[in-house]
Amino acid sequence: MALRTILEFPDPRLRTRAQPVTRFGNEVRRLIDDMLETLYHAPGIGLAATQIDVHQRLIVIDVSESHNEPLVLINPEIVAREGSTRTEEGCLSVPGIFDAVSRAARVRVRAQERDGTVFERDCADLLAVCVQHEMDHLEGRLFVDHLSSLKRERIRKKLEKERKIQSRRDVPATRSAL
Ligand code: GNR
Ligand code: NI
Repeated sequence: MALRTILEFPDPRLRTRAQPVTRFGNEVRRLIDDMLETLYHAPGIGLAATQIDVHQRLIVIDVSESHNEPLVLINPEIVAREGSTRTEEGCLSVPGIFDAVSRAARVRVRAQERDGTVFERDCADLLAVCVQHEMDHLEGRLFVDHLSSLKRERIRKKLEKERKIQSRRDVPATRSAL
């Protein structure tokens, strides 16, 4: 197993639309294991392959408190949605930013398991929000796209500034002229 690097907004690779998974062999299993390790290490409640620069329709989620109920969704589709809810969301690709987003309150998702078996599952509460958040990633969408363009620009500037400070820390003082 291996930890993968999580891409951060505004990285243009996060805008890639993922392609369907067609082969259910060792390669996709290894990818799932790496994604779960990366998810638990972060820690987060969900991770889409897009976030680790793999543009395949694959999501891992675990909203359990004990982090022992992994849910793997391959080629997921929402087949029914109901109600609406507004939840404070965050994203591993938009670190330190939280804001409210409106989503369907309940969704029925059809997906494949790691062996390719098709299943359906009814999701509510945080799980429903997370499924929709992760499926957005597979379309190249981020939760900040649900906010105003003013807020999104502020967030982009804040993260770019933080990253500049971080990279200055990574080089010797003489080179960064500090
Ligand atoms: O860890 C995460 N928490 C979270 C909280 C509210 C709504 C959505 C999420 S998903 C996020 C992990 C992540 O970025 N997944 O793509
Ligand atoms: Ni996210």
